Amino acid sequence: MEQPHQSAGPEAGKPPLRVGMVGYAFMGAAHSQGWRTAGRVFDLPRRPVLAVLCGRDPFAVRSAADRHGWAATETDWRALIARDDVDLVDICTPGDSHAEIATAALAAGKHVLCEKPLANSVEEALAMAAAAEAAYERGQLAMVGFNYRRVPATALARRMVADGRLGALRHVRVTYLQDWLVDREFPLTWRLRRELAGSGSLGDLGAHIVDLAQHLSGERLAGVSALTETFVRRRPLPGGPTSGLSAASAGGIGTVTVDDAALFTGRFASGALASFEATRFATGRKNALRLELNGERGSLAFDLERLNELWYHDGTEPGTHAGFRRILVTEPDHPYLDAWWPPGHALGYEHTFVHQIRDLVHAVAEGRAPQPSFADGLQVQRVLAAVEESAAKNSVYTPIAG
Ligand code: SOE
Repeated sequence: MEQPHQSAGPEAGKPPLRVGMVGYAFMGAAHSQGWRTAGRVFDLPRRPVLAVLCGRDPFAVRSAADRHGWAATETDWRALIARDDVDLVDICTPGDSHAEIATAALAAGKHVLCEKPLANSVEEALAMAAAAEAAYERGQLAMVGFNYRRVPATALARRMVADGRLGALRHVRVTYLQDWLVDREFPLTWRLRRELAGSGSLGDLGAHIVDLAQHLSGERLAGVSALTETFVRRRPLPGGPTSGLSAASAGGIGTVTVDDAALFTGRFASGALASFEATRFATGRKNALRLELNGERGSLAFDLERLNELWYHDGTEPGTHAGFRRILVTEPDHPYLDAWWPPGHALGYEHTFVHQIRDLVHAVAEGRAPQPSFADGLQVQRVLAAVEESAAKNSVYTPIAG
């Protein structure tokens, strides 16, 4: 176990927050970056310690621990949560194990951070939200990792909507476009198997944009009408390790059991209309999460592939010189930016994970329920379930339960 620092660095003298993380692939690497960096950039009330990394293969997990800076390793998540030198469990596994690990970790007295989507079904999410609520009474916190809330530009958008800059919202238009499945020979990795991932583009990308749309508007969806499609139903079986989103194939063919794309419209309680598109078949689009909000007094637009920019149209200005203008979100008074670089020195994808840890560590130290909570994750899960139900009934408008 790592001992507390004796140095005079920014983290000196702060009580440790000892983290155990389960999983170390793409999201594990991203979360590690957050845990490693947050306390060196932000003045946090507690010092994150990358205590234990857990994965099934002892050699692979040791090598990942060395690469990402974790002190010790475990090969069984039950052993990880039984350790008394772990305060918080970070779950970066495929969705099929989220519920079991999270509820056990909460029962063992740990705080929990869980990657999105919270679970693979509403039933699992319900159990997790109930466990989180009971744990909160005991002083434990649980948060779900919708990291795109923590892009400075989306955080600024939230602030501007809450300040009334857009007035009454009329439209929320969100798309999340990737293209890593366009190749028919791309292997059948876990993200394409319902029993592991829960759903396809819907849970992976749709969960992000549902959360973001509701977070930015400050409203919840009342119901949806949806279409889903699986364009390529048979794919080669994978072989060897995956890296990021790519994988090698091993021979043999299997069946894709999730959606490749999901399109849906929705209605907010206020009457505002929303449209969503989540796909891994948008040829040429790599990670294009785009959104536009139109309100009575103005509009905002954002594109994750240009994430330091937020576009704002002030509809109260005279038409002669009104128009969308670019806000370069790198000023020290923009969200999260007081601790980073001088204006114009841009941030990227990985910083969203650093900001997520910053906010979580503050919440833990202050005993404040972190956002987004497991209850928020459950509500997103209900929307995903309604999308699947509507798509199965040829787009019949389906109210969101709960
Ligand atoms: C893959 O589609 C993926 O890595 C998602 O799983 C992440 O949540 C998203 O942030 C980027 O794309």
